[in-house]
Amino acid sequence: MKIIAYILVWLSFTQSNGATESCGCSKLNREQSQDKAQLLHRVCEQKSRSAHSHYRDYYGEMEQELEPEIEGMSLIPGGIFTVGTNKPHFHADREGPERQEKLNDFYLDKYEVSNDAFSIFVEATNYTTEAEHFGDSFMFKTLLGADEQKAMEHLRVASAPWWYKVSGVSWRHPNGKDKGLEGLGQHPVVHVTWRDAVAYCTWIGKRLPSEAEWEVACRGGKERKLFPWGNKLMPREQHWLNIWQGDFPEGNLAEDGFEFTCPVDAFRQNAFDLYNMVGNVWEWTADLWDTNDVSESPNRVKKGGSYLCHKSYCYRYRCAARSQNTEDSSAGNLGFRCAKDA
Ligand SMILES: [Ca+2]
Ligand SMILES: [Ca+2]
Repeated sequence: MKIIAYILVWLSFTQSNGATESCGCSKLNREQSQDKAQLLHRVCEQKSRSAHSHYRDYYGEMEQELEPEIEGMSLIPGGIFTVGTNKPHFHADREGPERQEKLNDFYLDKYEVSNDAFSIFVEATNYTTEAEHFGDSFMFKTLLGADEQKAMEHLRVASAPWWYKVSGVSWRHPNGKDKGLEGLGQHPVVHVTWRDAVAYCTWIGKRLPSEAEWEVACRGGKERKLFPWGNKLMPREQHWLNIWQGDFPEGNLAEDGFEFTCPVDAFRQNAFDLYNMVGNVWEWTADLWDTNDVSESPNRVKKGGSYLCHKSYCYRYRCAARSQNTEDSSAGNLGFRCAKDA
């Protein structure tokens, strides 16, 4: 078993001014990774193009602008956009300052990649995820019984003790080694590493979005908005995303209807017809956290927050918010969606 050393000190998750707040999501990193060349070779071996071509529909022949539509994807118009924020909540995350990004038109999946979609990939390629290779992944405490938590105390993440590194947990067994995917087919695939995400997107003829693409898509054609739909968390007193209500890490009230993940089509969030951009599961992007990082398993940027986020300790379900994990890390609240050049 890989030995994990967690060097970051947990400072506080109670109400504070931000820079040191954390839900621990960025600490779920494997200290050691398998040989990258070996993995890339395996990915290459398993890679093949999707058997099905994307369905393209062209709006009526009389339309002046005929916009191709790829099933399950939204066309995001390019341009010059403001990303980041001059009002960062987490300075240490480098949310700011604002900057201008020029983007070409691109497509983005409307939904996080589901277990059903990932299953098709695995069946077609016989792909083995990294969590399956390592034999474990990070699971949230309330998915474990009291006895299990006690027995596995030594497997907690020191700086975020609500995360347990549990044997047998993988995308096939997201909620424990003895539990499968029953009822979770349309829920996002989790316990997938950045490399697993790249393998899936490549296989299906897509790619991971850049952070700027993800953030521009998140804002749905608006600028400087906190959330995909605007600045108010709950317009019309409705829940617009799957996050945590109640006290963390105990007492999730699940007022939005979901204690853990929700179906990938549960919350439509903006005019681009994108779902669960913020909340539900974190989403890998293509970008390095530090562009100078040449380590074997560098940190990659992830966006959107997850069902475990609450404003009091992890106010990261904003378009400008960001966090990171090493490429070979996986957890029960981390998934992805794919992009494609237009
Ligand atoms: Ca929830
Ligand atoms: Ca999400």
